[in-house]
Amino acid sequence: MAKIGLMGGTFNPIHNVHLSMAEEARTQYQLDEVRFMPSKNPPHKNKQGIASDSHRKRMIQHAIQDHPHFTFSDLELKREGITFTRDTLAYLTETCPGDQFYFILGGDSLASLESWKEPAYIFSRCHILAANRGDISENKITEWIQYYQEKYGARISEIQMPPQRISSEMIRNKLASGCDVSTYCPVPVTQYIRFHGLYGCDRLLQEKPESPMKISDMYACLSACLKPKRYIHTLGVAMTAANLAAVHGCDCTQAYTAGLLHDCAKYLTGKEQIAACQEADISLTKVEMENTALIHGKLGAYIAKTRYGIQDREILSAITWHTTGKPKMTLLEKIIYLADYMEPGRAMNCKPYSLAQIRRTSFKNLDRALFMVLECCVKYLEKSGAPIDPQTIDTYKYYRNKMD
Ligand code: DGI
Ligand code: FE
Ligand code: FE
Repeated sequence: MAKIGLMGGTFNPIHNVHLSMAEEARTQYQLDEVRFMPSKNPPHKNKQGIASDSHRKRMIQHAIQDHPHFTFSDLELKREGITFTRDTLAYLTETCPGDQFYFILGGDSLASLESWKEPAYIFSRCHILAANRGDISENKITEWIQYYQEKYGARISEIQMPPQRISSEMIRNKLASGCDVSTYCPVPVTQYIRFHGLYGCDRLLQEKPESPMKISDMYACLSACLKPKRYIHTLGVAMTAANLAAVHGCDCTQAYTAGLLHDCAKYLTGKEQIAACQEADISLTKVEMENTALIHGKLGAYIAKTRYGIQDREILSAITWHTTGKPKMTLLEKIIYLADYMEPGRAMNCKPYSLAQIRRTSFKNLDRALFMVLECCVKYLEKSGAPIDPQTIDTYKYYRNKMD
């Protein structure tokens, strides 16, 4: 006979107090397993603002991945209609008659337990473990427990916990105002939230967009997730790219869109970008692992495709190659590479060619402008001692040879 703890809830998102509640319950009541069971459609909660089932599932899986006694169950996610604990317990006790179930909940839920569907049935099928998270007085909890024991013969015990005031709602509010939540959630969960843009600009992001996002929504998403300086740079690149496109006979909207999105992965830190690539099955070279500044091109293309709904391969390729360039670039790839370097917000003192020279040349001769930029980049990287990506060197050599 196994003693199984059940952690129900929305987990929107899962956080450290959920995990410590589960762990305290497990050790204080010698549970063999604690099962995290997110609910699909909680009857008493507004569905708005709830991250999708698959996001909540993945966040839980990330959070419990290293804990040998924690498991995940999609029993409630799979059930159609409203989730009732009563139905879950009916299913579990019928299919696993040898096991004992301990339903873990926050002490505050004791107040409303009687309004759940068939409380008497629930009490007959499981022990209740109520955690006092410091938000309710000890007396109140004892009072409720006594009440349910007397009225229903309920088996209710308390989980002792240090008071911790963390709630999913508080975390969502912090995220919406751009605050860091890494002290409240396990690191992989924080990384997941940031990669997927949850609880912030996510209302505009669709899970698998079938059509490209409108430009006006792109502004909203990018300005919400990028730092102001980066966002302004992005606008500069988009405008410059559109101008270059007009002069060189490329599609202006295409160039503008690629410019807007070229740095869309830069809202993530280097470490987060590595984690995101693992999540997305994007392989990284050794040089990229060591120089995370090189990753955001390929990751950006992935995000542009999966979040912004960009299907245009030329745009995706221009985003992919904008940092290192490559030999034989397409017109659009050249335009984005150059626009990134020379947009009006850039003010570096580059050598041996000045920005003014590069800007002037780019409207006359793209290949020559590329050579000038690459010459400046390589000289700069050599001087700073940073390892130069072999791809950058290939690009440089190719466009230098073209000048002969
Ligand atoms: O993303 P941006 O800042 O707008 O510009 P970008 O995409 O060209 O990235 C510039 C960064 O990438 C900058 O920190 C230098 C770095 N970088 C570009 N090429 C190489 C490189 N870093 C190394 N180590 N090697 C390169 O070949
Ligand atoms: Fe970039
Ligand atoms: Fe850029």
